[in-house]
Amino acid sequence: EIKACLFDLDGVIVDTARFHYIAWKELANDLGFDLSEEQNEQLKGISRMESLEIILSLGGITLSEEDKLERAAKKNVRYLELCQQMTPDDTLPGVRAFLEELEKASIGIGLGSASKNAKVILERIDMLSYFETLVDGNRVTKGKPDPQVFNLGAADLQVNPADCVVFEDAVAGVQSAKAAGMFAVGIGDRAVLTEADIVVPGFANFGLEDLQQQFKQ
Ligand code: B16
Ligand code: MG
Repeated sequence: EIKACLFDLDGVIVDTARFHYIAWKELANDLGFDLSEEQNEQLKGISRMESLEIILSLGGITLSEEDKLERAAKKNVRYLELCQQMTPDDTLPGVRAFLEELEKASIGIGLGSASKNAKVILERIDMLSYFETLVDGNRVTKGKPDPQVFNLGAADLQVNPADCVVFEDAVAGVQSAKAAGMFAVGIGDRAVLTEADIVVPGFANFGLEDLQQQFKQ
C-alpha cells in the first residue's frame, strides 16, 4: 500500500538542469575548456563537489582544494542568480495537481534531493508547503546512488520503505531508490532509466490512479 511519495527536485518538480548547465559551462570556460550538454547529463543527481570533480577530470585539470571550493562557491552564486528568473509557472506540468491528489488521499509527501538549494527553489516556485519533510544536500552525508537520502525521508514520514514510491529523473537517483527497497518511478526515458520499476515522461498524463494500478512490491 502506498503510504508516502518521495520526490527528487531537479528534473522532477522543476527544470533547473539548464541553469546548472549554464553555470558549470562558465566555470569550465574560465578554465579554458568547454562542457557539452551530453557531459552535463552525467551530473544529474550528483552533488556539487562531486560534479566539480567530474568536470575537472573531463578538462584534465587539477586544482588545489582551496581553488575548488572557491570555484564551486562562485558557480553556486551564478546558479542562484539564474534561478531568480523562475516563477511558480516553471513547476513542471502536472506536478502540482499530482501533489494535491496525494494530499487528498493522505499520502505522505517528502523531498529527496542532492541539492543544498532545495528549500530556496521550492519557495521560489511556491511549492514548499506541500512537503512534510525535506531531505536535501545539507542533510545527507552519502550521495545518490547510496539509499541514505530516501531512507531518511521514509524515517521522517514514519513509513516502511516498501510503502514508499520515489520519483527520479537520474540514473543514480533510481539506483538509490531501489537500494532503499522502494518502488521507483523514472521520469524521462525508459532506455536511460533501465532500473526503474516504471518510467513515465512526466506528470502531465499521470495521476494517483495510474500509480496505484502499477504499484507492486
Ligand atoms: P546544489 P536533485 C541535484 O539535484 C542536481 O540534479 C545536480 O545536478 C546538482 O549538482 C545537485 O543537485 C547539487 O545541487 O549545487 O544546488 O547543491 O536532482 O538531486 O534534486
Ligand atoms: Mg534530479
